[in-house]
Amino acid sequence: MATRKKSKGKGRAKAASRKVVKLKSKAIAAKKANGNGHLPRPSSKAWGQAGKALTGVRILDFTHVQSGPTCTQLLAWFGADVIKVERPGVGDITRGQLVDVKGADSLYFTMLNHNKRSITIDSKHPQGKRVLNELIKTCDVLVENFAPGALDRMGLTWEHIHKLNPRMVVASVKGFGPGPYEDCKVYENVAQCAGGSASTTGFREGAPLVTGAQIGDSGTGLHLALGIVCALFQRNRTGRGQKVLAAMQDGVLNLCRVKLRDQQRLKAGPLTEYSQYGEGVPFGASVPRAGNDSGGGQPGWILKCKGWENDPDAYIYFITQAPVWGEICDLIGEPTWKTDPDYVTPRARLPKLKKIFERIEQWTMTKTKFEVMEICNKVDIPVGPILSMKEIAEEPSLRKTGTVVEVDHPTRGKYLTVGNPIKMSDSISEVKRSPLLGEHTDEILKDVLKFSAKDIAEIKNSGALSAPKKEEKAA
Ligand code: CAO
Repeated sequence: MATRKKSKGKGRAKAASRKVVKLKSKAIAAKKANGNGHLPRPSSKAWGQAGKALTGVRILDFTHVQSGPTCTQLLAWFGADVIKVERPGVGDITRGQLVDVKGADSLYFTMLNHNKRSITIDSKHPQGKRVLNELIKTCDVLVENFAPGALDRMGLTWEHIHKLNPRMVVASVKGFGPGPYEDCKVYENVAQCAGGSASTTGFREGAPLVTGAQIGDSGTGLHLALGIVCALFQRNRTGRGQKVLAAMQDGVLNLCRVKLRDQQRLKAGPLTEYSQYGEGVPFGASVPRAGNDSGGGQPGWILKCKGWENDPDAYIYFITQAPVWGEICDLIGEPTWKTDPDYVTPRARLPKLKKIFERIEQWTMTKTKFEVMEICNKVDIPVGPILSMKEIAEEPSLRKTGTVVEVDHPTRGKYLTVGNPIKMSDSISEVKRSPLLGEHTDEILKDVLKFSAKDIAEIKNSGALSAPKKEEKAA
């Protein structure tokens, strides 16, 4: 008996090892066919018909104002199901800020919250917590940009979330990273100042300047979106979520990288590409404001064009790129500068940049910015017309690419917005209007969280999803 058992065991072992060899060679064959054994076969569906990049990802969106909503709007455009949690009765504070149409959500809100669903929950109410816990269990990512400590005060600590759903990525925008300012509340311009942008923007003789581009808010939202996508990618390997932090100061500094480069170059002598060098103005201990100097090695400046007396945007950015110096001289009627030793090399031109740009401006002032654009681009001279927001809104090519989109909204009517600036050939973004406050509360409770009708009635009757009545508020 014992011998027979042994030989039976041997036979089974042999069969098992044959199976392993077969499976291994199958895996190798698949790897060869796909280039990577983990990937499915390339889809044969038409481009744009194979779902979206983030189809299947569900986001618990606790964001408000601008930085966080920018991030979750991008994720929604890439196909994530974004469920925006808002305070009952009030919602995201921007719904009521800078209102232009009475009774309608502001453009501030609508332009930052496309393609999302809205549910109202009082996160401090016991029944509200119950709903939030269910959302945590069913979502892949929680995104928030509350003031430091606010999420913890709601009871939604990392430990609590991670215990409920170890796969969840918890992503936050804060004003500052750990350090002396970590508890501070921060808005756009605070971040621009603390991140090095303001001290390096503006004119030497003037005060620091903030920029119109929302590098603190929207810039940090973009950084956070990248962090989230990377965390989801890593989760495919590890099976677990992680915390993702994008501090606004860090985001702005990342965008001001070239200025920290210049700070270190100061040790080696004056920054010759700054026009103050040509003007003989000494450099101080830190990077100065550079006016309209170009940030790279090719000098540039903003010059007046025809009509500048009445049109505040009749200007062009003109770059005197070295390889096209000859073409520039010909255009402006200074052919001798092509061979004159005082002008012929970029180095020789540095002390005379002011004079050179004044001469080029005499020429640009005889043309509209669009004429300068056309003439210069024909001979490869890089120039940029100063486009007003009116011109951008009316530009047909931006409408065609979906970068500027007209959207219809039930309470405000048609308005323009900026669509997804990132274009992908197999994940096509459609811009859908922002949700009304609490518009999707019922469908989320029922279809996403699968609460029974009885539970939904209990939660609703508790007041956790609605604004307190006036008398209650007063009390
Ligand atoms: N139910 C109940 N309470 C809610 C809630 C909900 N659904 N949503 C928010 N709240 C509560 C918070 O819990 C918090 O309460 P406590 O302070 O009592 O804990 C309160 O609302 C206010 O939140 P907040 O402090 O984040 O909001 P604020 O308007 O005072 O500050 C801001 C706004 C932007 C300065 C701050 O959130 C912040 O510094 N965020 C991080 C940096 C950031 O993203 N800045 C960019 C803003 S865009 O320019």
